[in-house]
Amino acid sequence: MIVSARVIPKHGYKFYDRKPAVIDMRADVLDGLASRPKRLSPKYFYDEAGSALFEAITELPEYYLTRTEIGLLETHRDEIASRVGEGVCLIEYGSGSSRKIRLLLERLRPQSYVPVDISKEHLESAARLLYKENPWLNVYPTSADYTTDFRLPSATGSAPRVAFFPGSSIGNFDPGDAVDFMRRVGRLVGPGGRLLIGVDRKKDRVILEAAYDDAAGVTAEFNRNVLRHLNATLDADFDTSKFSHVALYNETLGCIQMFLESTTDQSVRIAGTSIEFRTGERIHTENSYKYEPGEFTAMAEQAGFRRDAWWTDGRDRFAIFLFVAI
Ligand code: AVJ
Repeated sequence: MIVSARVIPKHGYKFYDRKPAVIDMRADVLDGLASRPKRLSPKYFYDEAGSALFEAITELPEYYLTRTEIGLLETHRDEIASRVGEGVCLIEYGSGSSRKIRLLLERLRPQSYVPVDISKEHLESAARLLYKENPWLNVYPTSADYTTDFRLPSATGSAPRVAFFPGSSIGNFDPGDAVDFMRRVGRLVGPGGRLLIGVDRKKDRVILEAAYDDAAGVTAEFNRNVLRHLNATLDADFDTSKFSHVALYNETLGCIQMFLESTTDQSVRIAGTSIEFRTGERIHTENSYKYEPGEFTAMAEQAGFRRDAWWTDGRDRFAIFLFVAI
């Protein structure tokens, strides 16, 4: 009797460069600063200093998100594993240092792990380290822009696919874009494929605003760092001491909004262009949407998923959902 028709190739470690389109940062930044209100994309937070500052944020007493999500993954990993099953292809969107996936690997025993990130160097070193620690696992780092369609490594074969999108990073998308993104994930994992996703919940504004405006001022430095990034990359001359950090919960939209507010009338040169600021004028730097479980489930259903299970913490702060693509 022929027992298995499933092809499971074995490559150990292999890097896949899906050549993410290089964005024209100069045009994008000038366009954002020419808009009213002025805006900058949160993706510019993450230069080397910005990534280190974000790591520091995750350790702050006020920033409950990371530690709450890690607690949920630890508490429920057996149930997650039994629902997902062994031998899957696990795809992590925006993998960073692959810290959270380490909590699941031993229980999940996936066939392959595909960390997807736009940056090549950091992705490569983080994935190599993870492979060294888990030599039984096929590790296929894939450099791609996950907000566009990209091809999975062919070496993943026909293993069932599970997408992992932790950290409430989905909150950076506007709700409509979040649905579009999940529809794209659904196409990638295919019918019966899964999405395991972490989402920050709506809650008291005092807790939310403290999480994005901590007493030690780390988030303020993280926010201001975007200006340092522009100074270094686009030959700009922002004086970061003349912008203050503002983080407000917009209850109507259900999102934390971060701004950099000019403390004086000033003119800034950037990539050969002058940009004027009035006292009190703000640059909008980030939206971080918060969702109640019913609300987020409805969005996932709109994107073609059904909810298999979900978990939350004792203080109803954060949720992890397991969806199945229809
Ligand atoms: C990485 C988008 C999930 O919105 O909480 C943390 C980024 N900004 N503090 C978030 C962030 C300010 C973070 N995400």
